[in-house]
Amino acid sequence: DSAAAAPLPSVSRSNLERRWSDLTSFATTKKVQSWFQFPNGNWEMGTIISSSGTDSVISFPEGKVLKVNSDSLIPANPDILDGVDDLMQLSYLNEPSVLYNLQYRYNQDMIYTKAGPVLVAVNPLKEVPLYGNDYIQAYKSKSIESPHVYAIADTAIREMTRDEVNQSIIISGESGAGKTETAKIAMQYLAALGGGSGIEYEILKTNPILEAFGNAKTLRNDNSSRFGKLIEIHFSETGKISGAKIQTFLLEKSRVVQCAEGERSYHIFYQLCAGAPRALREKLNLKDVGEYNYLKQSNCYCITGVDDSAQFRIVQEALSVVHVSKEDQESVFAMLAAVLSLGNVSFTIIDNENHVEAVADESLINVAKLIGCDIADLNLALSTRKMRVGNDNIVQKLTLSQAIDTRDALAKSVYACLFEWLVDQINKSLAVGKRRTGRSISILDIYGFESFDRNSFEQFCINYANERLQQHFNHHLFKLEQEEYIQDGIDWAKVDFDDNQDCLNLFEKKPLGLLSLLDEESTFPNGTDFTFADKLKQHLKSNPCFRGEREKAFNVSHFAGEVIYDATGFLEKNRDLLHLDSIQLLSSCSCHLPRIFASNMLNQSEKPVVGPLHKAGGADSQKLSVATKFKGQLFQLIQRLESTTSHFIRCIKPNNSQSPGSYEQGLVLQQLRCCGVLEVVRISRSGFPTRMSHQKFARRYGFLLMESVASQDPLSVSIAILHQFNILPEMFQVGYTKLFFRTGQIGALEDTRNRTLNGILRVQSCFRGHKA
Ligand code: AOV
Ligand code: MG
Repeated sequence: DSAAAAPLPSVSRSNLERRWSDLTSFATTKKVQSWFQFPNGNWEMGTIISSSGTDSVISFPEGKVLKVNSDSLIPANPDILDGVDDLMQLSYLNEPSVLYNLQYRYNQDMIYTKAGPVLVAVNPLKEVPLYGNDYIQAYKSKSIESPHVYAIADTAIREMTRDEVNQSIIISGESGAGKTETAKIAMQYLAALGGGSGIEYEILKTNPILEAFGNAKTLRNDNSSRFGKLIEIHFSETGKISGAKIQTFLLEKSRVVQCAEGERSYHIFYQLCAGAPRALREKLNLKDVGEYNYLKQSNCYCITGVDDSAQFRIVQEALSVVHVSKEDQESVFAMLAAVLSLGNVSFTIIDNENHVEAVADESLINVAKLIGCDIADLNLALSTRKMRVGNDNIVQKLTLSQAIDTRDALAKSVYACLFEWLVDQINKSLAVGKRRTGRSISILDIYGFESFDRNSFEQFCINYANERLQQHFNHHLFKLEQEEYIQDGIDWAKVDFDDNQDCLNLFEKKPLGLLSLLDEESTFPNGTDFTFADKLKQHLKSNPCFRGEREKAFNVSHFAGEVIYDATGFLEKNRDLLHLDSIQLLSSCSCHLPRIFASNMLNQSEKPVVGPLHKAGGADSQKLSVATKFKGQLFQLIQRLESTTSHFIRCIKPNNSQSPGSYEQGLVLQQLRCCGVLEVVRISRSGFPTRMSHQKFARRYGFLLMESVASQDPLSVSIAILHQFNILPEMFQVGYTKLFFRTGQIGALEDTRNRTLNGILRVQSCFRGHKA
């Protein structure tokens, strides 16, 4: 009977698992529940009434009865397993069963489920009553055990203290899946447990600031992160938070000057326009959002349920908490107003060669006033370019499109510099004191995998970053795991997993990978998006992850799905050049922020160069290409993560419409598949996720031994401990250097250790009481 396919093999089973398997064999003989996939793609559970030959008759809850091919049925778990909180407990770990289990929990607002070592979080898209102080205390005291971000954060704190190893919480998932919210929930828990110095309050206040300046409404997510973020929270010897450091990755700056229909630019622009008090409005000569070209183009000003004006006050308050002075805040707002006004600067044609100069209207005057420069200087910087030809300095007039590009490049740079400056200020405020222990928990929240109708350089970088992160996930949960077993001489049957190395090679290979070819084309003076796309097609056509498409388009097979990129704008965005004239303008300003921006930009351009080289005197600022710099940042990031114990949270988006209650099976399944959650569960079920060296184990639990051991070598002590605590032989393996445990085993030992230690402490304090 094909419906009664055997449950997944596992090496040996715990009592619990044995119970489940008894139940399933009971189910297979009595009443067989099975999954059947309807033509619309949805799975439904039915009861097999009879089977004969290759056919089975199956009845569904609403009374529907179908005769189907037995091979098309997939075994379902018995009711008693409905909604188990760890997928590892399922007897049948097939896709419909996993989908059903998550949905069963989701329908009851149990959005968190363990998948072995990974926490799966299905975005509720509404408020759920799972957070706040009561819950935090409950997880702290371990009076609640159901899966939760709090539980992950708690484990991170405990392991940091126990193992003296830095920890990381890595949150991944598609755009809109809930990463940023999850990161905040984790921070909330760490702040509550490690709080006391007040710095935790500052750390929490960085969220509204960075979201205002770095998040925007996209078609996928009303609050989409347009930058990546790693926040490293440091702890003192006593387990209190001593400071934090934020690193950000590649802000999408094109959004400042250009965004798609129905999307918005960065929240802060709308917040400023809606929330600035009268005096500030007048001082900055602020207008309504609808009067700014940069904001007008996408036809979208509001987000349902969001009060930009109230948000503005929250941001102001948060800025004060992280010690950005009122004067600096006003300078920040002035820079924002300047960026918006720049977008309104227009040009008039002054000769028959299409050369232009800026119109000296209110916008131009306002920009000059806000950044503190001469109107004439601003006009020159926007409409001309100084060049050196031979020994002569000449001034070249710009055409209309060149002038617009120059203007937009200036607006983008000012905004990106402002963002960096803010992060610097925050970091100064959160700086770790001198007495650092070096112990930290890092939380990683980057932009999720994106695939739109039109995908540009930004999606290219975002998806590349996700590809790197996915490899870290694979590496950590599959490769290292298996290699470690083999190295330590443990019995082990290999589990296959989807490796994404091919796709990473497509990006990173030298000289014929996407990034190298992009950089190469970016340095050619005559390179265009067309020649770039052509080169890709020419050199990469045999790569299985690559496919050339029409015109400038190309297709990449990512771990999370195929994406068609349009190469338009790739070279310019990768070069990201700001004319020296613009930098000089900023450095001559009377306001301090533009001057800081200019000096930061000049510092950056001293690095190795990518960009059209030495063009007629080379007045361009030359610097590392955007893609190369980003790649370097990602490598560093992964290296840092490799030195930590990683905890993974996989966020899942239940539907594409950002609406609560709807659970689209196909969409969820696709996310589960591509991120390898099911394989992780398989490995963990048959594997030994917890491990400790013999020395460490003996040191940590040795004092619990009732009888002394003849030989004091760590291995003998360890074995004695295992023996005394009746750890079943199938629950651990002894390797050459380490002990390997199945899930949950160390937890029980730890509890005993803690109870014993607490007992000792009580006895000691009792003694002290007597002496006094
Ligand atoms: P993302 O970070 O994964 O997308 P967010 O964390 O911004 O996604 O989540 C998107 C929206 O889902 C939020 O604005 C909330 O409305 C809702 N949401 C997510 N998690 C929860 C939760 N635990 N409780 C209630 N609502 C939630 V992106 O940054 O676009 O990749 O780039
Ligand atoms: Mg986000």
